[in-house]
Amino acid sequence: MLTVYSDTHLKRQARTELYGGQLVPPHECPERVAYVLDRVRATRLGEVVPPRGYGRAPIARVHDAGYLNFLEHAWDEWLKAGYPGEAIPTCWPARRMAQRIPTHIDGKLGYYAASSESSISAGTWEASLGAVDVALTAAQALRDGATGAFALCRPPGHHAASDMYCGYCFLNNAAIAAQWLRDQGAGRVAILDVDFHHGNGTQDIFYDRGDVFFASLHGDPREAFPHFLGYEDETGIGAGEGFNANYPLPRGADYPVWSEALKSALGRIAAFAPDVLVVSLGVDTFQSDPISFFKLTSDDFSRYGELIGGLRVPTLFALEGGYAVEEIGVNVVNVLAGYESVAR
Ligand code: SP5
Ligand code: ZN
Repeated sequence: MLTVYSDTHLKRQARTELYGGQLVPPHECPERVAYVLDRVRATRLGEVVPPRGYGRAPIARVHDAGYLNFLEHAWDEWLKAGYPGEAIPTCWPARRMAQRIPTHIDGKLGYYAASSESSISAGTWEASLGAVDVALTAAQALRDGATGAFALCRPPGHHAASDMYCGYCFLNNAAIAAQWLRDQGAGRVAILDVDFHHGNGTQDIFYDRGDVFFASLHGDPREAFPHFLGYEDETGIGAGEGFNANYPLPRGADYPVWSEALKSALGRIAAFAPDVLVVSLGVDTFQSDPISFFKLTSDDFSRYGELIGGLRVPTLFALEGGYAVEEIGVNVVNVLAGYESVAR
């Protein structure tokens, strides 16, 4: 399988994550992709190629113009405000408050953030743009006839909505790739989100649409981030009614429990008969992930890669989460190799 990779991700190098009441080194760190790239090479998964540049137009198909302008300039505005640390929101337009866009960076951060752990720092915007190019180059490979392609991107994307950053995510790589595939002529696109966390951004972007089916398996939002989306009764709205499927799962879910939900999701996707599948591939479902509570083993990742391959739909895998850093390479490549063992 082709892997698309660029060093541009190194520009996303925040020093802080607000976690457990402390500022700690971010779980979403550059070493994550270094481990994945090493494993791609060690296992000879396939060619590793750099991304092409796609510019801002495909991003603007998914994200709000004011949001993009905010992200591009947030770090400069934060520096101009004279703050010593990294940019973290401290107030929000919560219930019964005005949904207006303030002029001060403190207000803009609150308006455009759905969570506060993801510090904005120098290079966050540039790295986010680079991750989109990685995803679009992998999408192009599918258009060119590949049965599978891997976008080794960071920062991740699935928590980012049209006009909100959230959960280490700024631009929604998978959603932008899905929309681009639609714009290039794919009639129906399915997105399968296997990250431990609900893909709230992706769900929100496609919630009222019947041309993009979204399914997510994740920790029950009553217990797990992002807490405020990902419930089973969220099934889509308007033309999108029936095209959104959530599988919230309990603490301690192991492969028998998790794979039963996966098989159900794959059945829904098969019935939708997509022209192409985008997998939001987070491996924070791993048993020793430091911030999650599922119990998948490294071998389980191979098994479920095979199940996805059984769909026989050309598939783009876009990296999302996974914070057991030393095992992330094995777990990601197990999914990809499992897929290829069936789908090639
Ligand atoms: C892409 C992705 O995986 N983003 C995840 C962002 C999670 N951020 C907030 C995590 C709060 C976790 N609390 C866990 C307590 C563990 N003891
Ligand atoms: Zn996650």
